[in-house]
Amino acid sequence: MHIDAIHMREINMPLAHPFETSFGLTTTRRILLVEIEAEGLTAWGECVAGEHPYFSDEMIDTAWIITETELIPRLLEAELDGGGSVPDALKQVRGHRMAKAALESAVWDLESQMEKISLAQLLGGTREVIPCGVSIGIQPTPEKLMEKIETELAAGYQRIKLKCKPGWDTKIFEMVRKRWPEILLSCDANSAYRMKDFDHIASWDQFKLLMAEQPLWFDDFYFHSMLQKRIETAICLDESIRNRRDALAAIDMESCRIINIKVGRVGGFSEAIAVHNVAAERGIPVWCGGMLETGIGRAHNIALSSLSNFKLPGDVSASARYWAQDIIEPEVTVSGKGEIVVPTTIGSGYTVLPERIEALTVRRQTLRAKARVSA
Ligand code: OSB
Ligand code: MG
Repeated sequence: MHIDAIHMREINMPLAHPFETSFGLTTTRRILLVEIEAEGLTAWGECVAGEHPYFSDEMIDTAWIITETELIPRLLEAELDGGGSVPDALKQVRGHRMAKAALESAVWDLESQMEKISLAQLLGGTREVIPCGVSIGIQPTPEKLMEKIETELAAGYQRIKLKCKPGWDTKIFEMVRKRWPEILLSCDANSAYRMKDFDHIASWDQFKLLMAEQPLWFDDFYFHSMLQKRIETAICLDESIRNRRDALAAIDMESCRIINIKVGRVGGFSEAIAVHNVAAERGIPVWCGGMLETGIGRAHNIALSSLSNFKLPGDVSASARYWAQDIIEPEVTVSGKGEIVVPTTIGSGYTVLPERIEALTVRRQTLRAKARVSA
């Protein structure tokens, strides 16, 4: 495939509800989108890097400069034969996985359009529907949290994940378990705890959580392995799994019993599939995480979640939980059983709305391929 041009944009989109984690509060998203023009087709990708380098060391402004000055020039020169060939084209650049993933996602999307199959099929997906959970941020009051949980359960979501941090943990879990003793419940600390907290974390075993996500340092396996030996609750790693080798190391060290896969965090669909496969070979279930994506990234998460080892409900939920109006059509919706139907139509199965994106754009850049001499 020959790429003619790649357009970069930054869009600004206010969240329908502020989202608070142990690392900070997000009210408006600044999002880098890429749009690839090739073979008479158009394909979009979304970069999940945040407004600040608080989740990982990437942020939108680093992703922007790396995409513009390092990644796109390489893609425009490369001989690509699909999404699977993107990592090799970008391999000279170390790190910057979220920036790379946005471009790779767009190339896979393009490839599925060229092949006239669904993106889910191209990725090797087999599920017709995916099970959905929600991630609920830290709330101003416990009462507000209880209301939110009630709403999400009534909507049909299969699993509730509570963001937690010291001071918003044990008491909250107790309240929630008292009211809902049987629901699938998990927590996500985003690295808010340390070794002095091991006994405190062990006390959560009484709440029968499905998992505790990334309790310790964002870049750690070793101390998570020590913690996992001391608690019954399964640890799930998010931040510290950057690639297939990390997944292998974490599984072998018993640092976790569950893995959260985010396409951006691992650098693209190729690596996401590799993590999925190595976890499947070792009997470790995975689920698809979320990064407050617009419909573009969300549609790509749905396609990935159709792979067979995505056995647990993910954080991929309805557009309306995040946005007054999404930038795709139809918006992502979740059934009363807490499932999203995986599209079987060509490409991602969702239509991107360019006019809506235009109205949200605050920065743009276009890079074009040099004129090619036809053979
Ligand atoms: O750790 O999973 C996380 C959002 C931003 C950054 C990190 C995380 C999250 C979420 C929200 O939990 C998931 C979503 O609903 O998109
Ligand atoms: Mg997480």
